This record gives sequence, C-alpha cells and structure tokens, in this order.
Amino acid sequence: MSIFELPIKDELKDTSMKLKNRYTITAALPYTNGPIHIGHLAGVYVPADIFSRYLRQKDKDVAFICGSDEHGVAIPMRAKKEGKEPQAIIDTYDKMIRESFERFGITFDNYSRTSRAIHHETASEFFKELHEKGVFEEQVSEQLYDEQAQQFLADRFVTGTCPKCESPEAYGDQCEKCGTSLNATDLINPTSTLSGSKPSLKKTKHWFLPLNNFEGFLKDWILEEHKEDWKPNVYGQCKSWIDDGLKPRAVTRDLDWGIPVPAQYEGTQKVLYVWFEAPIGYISSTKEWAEREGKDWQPYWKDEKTELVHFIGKDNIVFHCIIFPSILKAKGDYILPTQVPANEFLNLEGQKLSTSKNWAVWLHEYLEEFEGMQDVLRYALTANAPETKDNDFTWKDFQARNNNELVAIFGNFVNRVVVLMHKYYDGSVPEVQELNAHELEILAQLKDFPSKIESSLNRYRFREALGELMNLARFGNKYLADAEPWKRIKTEPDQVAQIMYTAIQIVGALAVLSEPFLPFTSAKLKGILGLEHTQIHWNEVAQESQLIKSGTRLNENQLLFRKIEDSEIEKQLEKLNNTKLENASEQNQTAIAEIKPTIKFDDFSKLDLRVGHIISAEKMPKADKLLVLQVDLGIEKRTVVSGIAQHFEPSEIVGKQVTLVANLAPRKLRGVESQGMILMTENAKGELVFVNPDQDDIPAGSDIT
Ligand code: B3M
Ligand code: ZN
Repeated sequence: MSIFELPIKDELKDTSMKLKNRYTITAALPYTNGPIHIGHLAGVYVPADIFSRYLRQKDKDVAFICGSDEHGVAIPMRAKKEGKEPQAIIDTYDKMIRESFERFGITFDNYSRTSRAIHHETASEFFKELHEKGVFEEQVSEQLYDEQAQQFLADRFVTGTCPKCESPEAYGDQCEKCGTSLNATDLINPTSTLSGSKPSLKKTKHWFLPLNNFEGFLKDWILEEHKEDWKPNVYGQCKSWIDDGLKPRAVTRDLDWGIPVPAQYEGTQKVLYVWFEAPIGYISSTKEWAEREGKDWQPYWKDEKTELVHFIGKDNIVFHCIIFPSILKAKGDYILPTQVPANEFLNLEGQKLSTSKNWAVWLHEYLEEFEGMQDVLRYALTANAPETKDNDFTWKDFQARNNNELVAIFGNFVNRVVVLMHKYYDGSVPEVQELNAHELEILAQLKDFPSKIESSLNRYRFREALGELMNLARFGNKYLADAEPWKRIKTEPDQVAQIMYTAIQIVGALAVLSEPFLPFTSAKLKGILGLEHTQIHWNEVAQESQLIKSGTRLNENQLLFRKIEDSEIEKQLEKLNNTKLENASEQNQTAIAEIKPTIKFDDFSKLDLRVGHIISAEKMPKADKLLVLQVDLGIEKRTVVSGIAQHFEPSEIVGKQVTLVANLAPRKLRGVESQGMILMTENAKGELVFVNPDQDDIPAGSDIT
C-alpha cells in the first residue's frame, strides 16, 4: 500500500483513438543507390521508429518491417556511373544503410533485401496469381530501343532536347531544367546514354494493371472511408489522382536488372516493374522475420484486426495508396493500410536535398562526427519534422535545439535533481510520510502527461508529442526553480524531502516517456535511476502513486547532453560550402569551351585592348538584359551596350575599372551604337565578373599588350 493515494488516470481519455492489439508497421524500403540522409530520416525512419517503440511500450504486438530496395533502373545507373557491377553497388549500400540504421537506434524487427530468394518467390507468386486471375491487360507499345546495346531503353537512359523548354539535356522521364515530366518518346533528337547512338522505336508487349478497374473500390475506400482520418496531404494527392482518371500502369519493364517475369517473352529480357514488386517486399520481409522468430506471418497481413501502417515520403503516396492497395485487393485476403502518414520534404539550408549533388547530411558521417549524439539528431528532426509542409534543416537550428532545449531544459532539470539527491540524501530517494497539497497537485498534473503524449502519437503528430514531452521537462524545471530546495534545506528539511521526492517522480516519468523519442537518453536516465533491472511500465506513469519508490538508490550522475560549440557548426557549414563550390566548378568544367584554332601574332596585335573607367550606367528602356554604359578611355569617351543588366545594378558599377576591346567595329543594339566590348568571365558560382588588371588605379586609356 502506498502512503498516499492519487486519482488513477484512464489509459486514454479519448476512447475513439483506442489502439489495436497487432500492428504491422512498414518504413519505405531505401534504394541501395546511396547512403541514408536526414531527409529520409525525418520523413520516414524517425517517425516510424518512434511509433513502433511507443506501441511496444504499450505492450502491442508489433512487426516493424523494412529492407533494401535493390531493383529498378537507379541501381544499374549508379553502377554505370561508378564503373562497377550492380551487385557491388547493392552490397555496398545495403551494408552501409543497415549499419547506420542500427547505430542510430532504429528498431526494425526485420530488415531484409529485395534481392533475396524469399522476395523473388513472393513477388513472382503475386504476379503469377494475378496473371492467372486475368487481372492484367496486355498492351503493345513502341519504346526506344538501342540497336547497338541490343536493349530497350529505360527512360533515364535516354537524353535529348526538351519539347517544352528546348534544353538539350533533358532525361527521358523529366527535364531537370523546366521540371516537366516526360516520356522518352517525347524527346527531340533522343540519344541513348548506353552507347551514344540514336535509338529506334520498336514494338514491345507489356502487362498492365488496369487501375481504371479499381476506381470504384478506391473511391469507396479512400474518398469515403478515409476522408477524416488520413492526413490532408495524403488524402488530397489520392483524390487528385482519382479525379484525374486512373489509367492502366505497366507492371513489367524491358530491363536486365530485377525480378524476371515468370512467363518470359522470347528474345527480350523483361522484369517486374520495381514499384510492382518493392511494396510486396514488406510481405517478404515479414515472412522472413516470422520464420526466424517461429511465428505465423499471416495474421500480420491478413487479419482484419491488424493495423497496417505505411511510413513513407510524399513522392511515394500514389504507390502506397493507389497501386499497392489495388494489388492487394486483386490478390484477395489481404488487409489494406489503415494509415499512410506520409511526410512532406525536408530541405537543407534552404536547398533541396540531393544525393547526386551531395547536398545532404549523411547519417553515417553524422554518427562519426557527433559520436554518441544520436538523440540530438532524432530530436532536431522530430521537432522540425515536415509533417504538414516542407521544412528546412539548418545547422544553426540544430545547435539551438540542442543548447537551448535539450541542454538547458531537459538536461538541466535532470542534472539538478540528481545532484541534489546525492548531496542531500547520499543518492537515496527520501522517505516521506505525507505530501503537501501543492506537491499532490504537481503529481496529479504529472499523471496527465502520458495521455497528452499518447493522444498526439495516436494521431501521428510526432512534433506535437515531442512538444508535450518537453513540456514535461519544462514543468519539472519550473517546479524545482519555484520550490528552491537549496534555500530551504537547512531550515525546512521535511519540506525539502517532499520536494525532492516529487522532483524525482518527474525525472522517472521523463525516463519512461522519452524512450520512443530519445531512446539513448532514456536508457542513460534509467541507468542513473537504478532502473536497469526493474523496468517501469509506460502505463505506470499515469497509474502508479509512487513511480520511483522511497529508498531507491541512484547511481552516479552522468551528463545527458553536452553543449554544441559554434566551431562544430561552422565546420559543418564549411563542408556544405565546399560541396557548393565543387558542384559549381563541376558545372563549369562541363561548360568549358574548346580552345579556338591557332592565330598568328599579327592577328593578335590587331586587337586594341584598353583600360577604361565606367562613368555612367543606365538601363536600356524595354530591354531587360541591356545596360548602356559611358566608358572613359582617357583620350575619348565611348558608349558601350552590354548584356549584363541581370547581373549588376547600374549604380554598383559606376566608377568601375574595366578592360575594353577598343577597336571592335561599332554595332547598333536597339538603336544605340555600341562602340566597344567589355571583357567578362564567370566565377565558380556562375556569376559574371569583370576581367581587370589586378590593381584598380590604372589610368584610363592605358593599353594592354
Ligand atoms: N525505394 C524509396 C524512394 O522512393 C523507394 C521506396 C520503396 S517502398 C516499397 O526513395
Ligand atoms: Zn524543359
């Protein structure tokens, strides 16, 4: 019996949000064509891990499933770029991704690979069965074919001129200049990147999933059933796909990398389309896990009482909400996802994350550079998660979240309580006979926190849930600061015992409730509280009167968080800046022109180059690129029309020293005679700069020889 009774709180006030007993949680299968970066983490893996850990705390039966996505055209493309075999690429990145997830504390129950036999079998079986049921339609279409390489070309293997903006470097699936999504057959002057030859059109037969036949089902299931409970961004995307009219989608491809189509066509290599088989990878991975654990996999995919939740990024919505459910529906017996809490995108320092441009914070590098600080990244990514709109990760924000929140609030509170407990009571939680009304009130309020956190988590609002956890730390901090036990220990020892008893209950609650979000911190904290062996159950935080019992012996204090110095942040910013410079110089290199044919010295000496000073500059009316400049050449003044208006404001170049080709034949531009040309070049960032002597006091008119 406890010495005082507190009202027991319900597990959850909001009964409409009651949890089910069995959960299959999937996290998007990462492509093994690059390492994991913060965008993947914030969008998918951190929220999925928080949710899975939370459900386990609530004693739910959870299968948290993931694996490497090793097919699709991205793999051979990367292999070609690196001059390696596709197998070497998938092995390298699978290992890297798997290890970094593990070190980061992502608690998958199983992490498989789509290259494993169990997946090839499962996916082929799906295809065969749907084929036998007559679900697919066969269609013949014309595709680009590379005669030299003797294969059909995936969209990404074709480049050409964009029909929309005329950029000569568009890919067969998209023009990166204007963003238009394309079909390879739309390109003007297509070229195969495999052989450099001009591809021809050749007929090819494929199997299609006629999504149009699933429209009625999708309308009922998504537009009616999930109108209220799916996130608006997810629901909205689905609605617009359905409203636009669903069309048949090919489920096979002419490629030599992937799962072979079970009934092969003669003469051509066909594989299952990666987006047909990859989601089936969730099922294969569950089977693999169940086999290892001696369980039956089927209830996790076929029992109506199981909740199936797909964690994905927003670019994967159509595959998880429209295509995969249609496949499951056609197969029969399978449950459909109850939730698809897709996130928006995370940017880095204002720019889109990009694997190919190396614009990212890579998980494996973070783990090396910020050793033992997994929770700081988990915290920063959750506090700033792109749940409802795209968000920006900045290193300054990362530092501020750590220093001003984790260190100053959470860490500070725990540290003060533990230090005082050692100082006043030799590390053992004091006995208290009764509690003042104020302390009782504090403990009663403490018991509201679990349900606040749970109610946010049950709605997939991870930022909000984390905010509630931090509110608990703030609550503790404020309580201790107001109670000022350090001023009262001599005069009111009984009061202080009550205060410290109450404060350690808050620390105990933090240790339990932080586990899904900050698992490393939670483990450390449990260690300090001497709870490694007697685990406190999540529900006890709301239900138990004495969470941390009197007489509990605390272990030695440890710092939970350390301050991040400016120099560490500057180092990261410098790294990104180097990436920017590298990208810019790479771009410049590809744009460097060939050396022109040799000229004689006589030809060169015909050129009259002079130093000039710009004495005035004005915008040319009705021409947004042109400036009209007056240039002082010492012996005379020249009018020069220059196409630099989009790079310089007139006022910033007046007074500038420039190099002028002084004997160029005059030419009229928009009715104004231009009497010379100013020499310019581009810097590494692609900005225009003036070519100039390296001193700026050269008299106007000096000739350059
Ligand atoms: N491999 C990840 C991506 O689109 C993709 C997810 C597959 S989930 C079945 O980046
Ligand atoms: Zn374009």
